[in-house]
Amino acid sequence: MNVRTYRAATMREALELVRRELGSDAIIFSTRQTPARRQFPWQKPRQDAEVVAGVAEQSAPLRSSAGLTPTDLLNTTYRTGRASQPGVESGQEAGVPASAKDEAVEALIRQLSQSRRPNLRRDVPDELFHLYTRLIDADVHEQDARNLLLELPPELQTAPADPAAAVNALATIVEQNIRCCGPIRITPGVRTVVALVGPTGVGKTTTLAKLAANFKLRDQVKVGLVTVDTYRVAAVDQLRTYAEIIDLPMHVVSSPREMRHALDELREMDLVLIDTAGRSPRDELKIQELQSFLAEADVDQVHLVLSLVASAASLEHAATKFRPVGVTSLLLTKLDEVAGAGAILTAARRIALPISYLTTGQDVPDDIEAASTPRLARLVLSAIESAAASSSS
Ligand SMILES: Nc1nc2c(ncn2[C@@H]2O[C@H](COP(=O)(O)OP(=O)(O)O)[C@@H](O)[C@H]2O)c(=O)[nH]1
Ligand SMILES: [Mg+2]
Repeated sequence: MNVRTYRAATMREALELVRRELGSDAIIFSTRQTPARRQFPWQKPRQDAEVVAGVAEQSAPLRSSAGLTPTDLLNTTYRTGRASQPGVESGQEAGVPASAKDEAVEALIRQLSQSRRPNLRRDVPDELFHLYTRLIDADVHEQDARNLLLELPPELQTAPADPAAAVNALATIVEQNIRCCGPIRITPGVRTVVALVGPTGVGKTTTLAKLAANFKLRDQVKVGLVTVDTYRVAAVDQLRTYAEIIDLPMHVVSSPREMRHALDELREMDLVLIDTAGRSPRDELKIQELQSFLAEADVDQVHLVLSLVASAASLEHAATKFRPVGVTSLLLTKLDEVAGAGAILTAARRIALPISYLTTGQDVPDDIEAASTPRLARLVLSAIESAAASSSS
């Protein structure tokens, strides 16, 4: 087994290296994408992509396995190469012992790698490889890219696939994956109470200000604001500033009882927006605390605010964490900061909530739009298309 680590700026480039070097028999052991630091403030942070891949040698000589378990071997495999040079690394010799060439062990590795790790050939048909790399380039998570292609009708997964048909089928799947509930609907005279929850720094306060400004200034809705601040510190200044500019009543509450009182004061409003704050990830409100605040406010909607910049794993983690407070929709922020809108697809697939809004920059009140399936699907599909353009140029 020839095992090497391939590194490149993007996952697509790393996978292309693998394919060029190892062909379609390549077995992918692992893929890793790490956001590298940006060198200068005006640069987009580059992704560092790493693929550990190998291909079975046809005529490996028989030798004893020297008592290595397949897990040992896989561990060794994962350890190969951590150098900073882009491109192919000192692969097969770095860390994989000679005994790894034992045929029986090789078969085991192959078996294990197929059950635990995706096999490029088995998982992504050759005919769809270009589509796979485009999805990844558009910022769709590698796993989702693979799964999406496997959801294509079987006749499009085998040669000779009609590329246009595959793209069309993919567009349909993308649309099916992106569920939206659209904007907050206001019924004049009936108060709607909406809370934004989510990890610190995702853009809750900024988004709340955008919503408040648009509803008040554009739609002449009577809007009131509440901010939860259990620390009684200056963390509320940010929202207070917006409240003053937009000229909105704002209440700061630090206990569930005060929440009830604030909501009483705001009973004449058509829309009450509740911001939930922490000064840092360390002093985020406890989920139980948050629950009791929201219960006192008798909220109609709870939007889980998550940043598209976050990894798929941390999106899922946040969704699991906040689910107990009764989240009703997903609000995605910072589209302007991701390389490709494919990140929307990853979030939509992994979080079982309809999307309410999408934010696209720091400007209050402009950088927000109500989410709709056709619009979001178009964003994702054009990111995939432009990935195609850049890969063919
Ligand atoms: N690029 C970008 N930045 C945003 C967006 N929304 C919010 N931010 C920024 O993210 C940072 C944290 O926002 P804030 O509203 O304080 O987050 P909170 O802790 O969730 O309330 C601020 O610098 C915002 O300007 C967005 O859509 N795009
Ligand atoms: Mg905030």
